[in-house]
Amino acid sequence: MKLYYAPGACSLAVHIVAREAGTPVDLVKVDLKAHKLENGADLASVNPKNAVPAIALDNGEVLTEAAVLVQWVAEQAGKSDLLPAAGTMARFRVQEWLNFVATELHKGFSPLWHPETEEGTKRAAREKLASRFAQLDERLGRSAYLAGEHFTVADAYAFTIVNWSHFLNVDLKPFPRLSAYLDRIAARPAVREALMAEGLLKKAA
Ligand SMILES: N[C@@H](CCC(=O)N[C@@H](CS)C(=O)NCC(=O)O)C(=O)O
Repeated sequence: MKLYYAPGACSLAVHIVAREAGTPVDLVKVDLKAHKLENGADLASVNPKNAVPAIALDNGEVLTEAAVLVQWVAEQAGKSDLLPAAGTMARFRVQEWLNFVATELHKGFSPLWHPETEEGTKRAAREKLASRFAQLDERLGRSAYLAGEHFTVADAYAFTIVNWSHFLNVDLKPFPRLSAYLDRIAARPAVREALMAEGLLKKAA
């Protein structure tokens, strides 16, 4: 199985889940500015949506969408700690958070990634994100992770996206529980391995 990724992009969520699940993946790096793979091939030739993440299965099928891929990887590995059994309320709670991350957070950051976005639009995006971060912070006052006391695929996705705050001037100071949650997740061995493999964290000397 190949995972098409760009360092620190939303594909990191899938990478983290693969490492948490102990699933081996061949990482294929993508230059998102050029939309090219390192061998010069067009990203669109793998994923017609021209985006990461994408997983190419051994049977040739390609699956996309971060919120789906994290579930696919956990399900294939039979990791019910990362993704509770289908049909249970616990599973729907994880999916509820995955959808929140995808629609309220992931796409909420989009205007901040584009240098040409006007300042007023960026300010509005930051305000909207702050209101969503307040909801996460409140939730994290009641449980250690989004769907309860255990780390799930929803946390891998939320960590990946909220962590962008550090690079895009989004203030996390008003949200101490959310900041502590990011630190807690960043310290997980599988997360550190994923960050190192993507060149985002240096190995300790
Ligand atoms: N709907 C997709 C969106 C994926 C997405 O936004 N990927 C970004 C990186 S985080 C990307 O590849 N952007 C390239 C581009 O838009 O040109 C998903 O949820 O997986």
